[in-house]
Amino acid sequence: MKVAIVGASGAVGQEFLRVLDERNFPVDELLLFGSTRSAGRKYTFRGKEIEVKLLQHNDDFKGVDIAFTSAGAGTSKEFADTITKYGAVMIDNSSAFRMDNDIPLVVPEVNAADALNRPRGIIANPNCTTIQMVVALKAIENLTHIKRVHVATYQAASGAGAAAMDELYEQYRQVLAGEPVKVEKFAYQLAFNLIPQIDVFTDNGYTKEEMKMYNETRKIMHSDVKVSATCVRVPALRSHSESIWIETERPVSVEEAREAFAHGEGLVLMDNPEKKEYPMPLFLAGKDPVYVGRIRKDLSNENGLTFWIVGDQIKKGAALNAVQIAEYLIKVKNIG
Ligand code: 11C
Repeated sequence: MKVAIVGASGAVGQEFLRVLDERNFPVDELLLFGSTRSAGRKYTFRGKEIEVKLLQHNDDFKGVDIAFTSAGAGTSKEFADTITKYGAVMIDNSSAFRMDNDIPLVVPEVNAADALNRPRGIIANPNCTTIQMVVALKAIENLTHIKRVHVATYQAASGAGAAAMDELYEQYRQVLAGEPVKVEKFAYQLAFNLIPQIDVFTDNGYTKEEMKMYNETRKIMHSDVKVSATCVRVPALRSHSESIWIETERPVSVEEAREAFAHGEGLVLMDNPEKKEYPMPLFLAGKDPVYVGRIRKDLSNENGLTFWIVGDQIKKGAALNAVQIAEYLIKVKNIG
């Protein structure tokens, strides 16, 4: 495969390099692209140094089989035609095309086959909070229809990019050193704080991030499920956590849910309260699966169940999901 990564210097771009290598993805040639800021940088992939090329409107994507793009919605929109012109499949990590009717929005554990119908040659990778939530929801949806979801997210600094992760470190250092705290990537100081706003507010009082969870979940799951989210930035570094309440068509017992999560694709059950075993972002950074714990009945609703999930935002929430989509296309001989 001739593979391209657009946005190679970003947190997700760098994770693509690691994930492709880790999973023995069949790469014959790798091209890296970036903005003027990162063009010229060099990264090593499988022992070979590769220089980041400036992303331009030219024929650089001729012969490319798969392009993983993670350089923001503006760049994806501007360069989609250039990238797909010669038949490359563009797997786009941005929000640019997710809700377009002619663009599949895919989480392989849930709706892999949707990736086969891509009239524009583009497949969208969902928002990280949605990806990890639908992997868990699918296990329950297989038992009975989920009608309603309430979710509160605890999103790590990584969601705002590599510079935001650096800023969080720096803020802790500045606070402890008694220095003025620099705030650039977040609306407020994040160290020793929580910020109940991710992305901008929309007219209904929810933020864009919260509305992504509503809309993307319905599209991926082909479901009429209603999702009410509160998305919060927390001073964790790179794994997102979510507290989820679901209402199902028929009641699901804790035992049944445990069994479903234990066998659910892409999931690891970590639910042993007596031993204080439950998923935590500090310990799950860099891991592939979505971890589920704290499973219990919702005391306010007979058909309700509540649980807690943690997933690495840069991995399953971004690069890994995109690579899994590509792996699926190879497996079913749709490309390559
Ligand atoms: C965050 N979820 O944690 C966001 C980052 O639509 O791909 C990803 C935004 C997106 O800040």
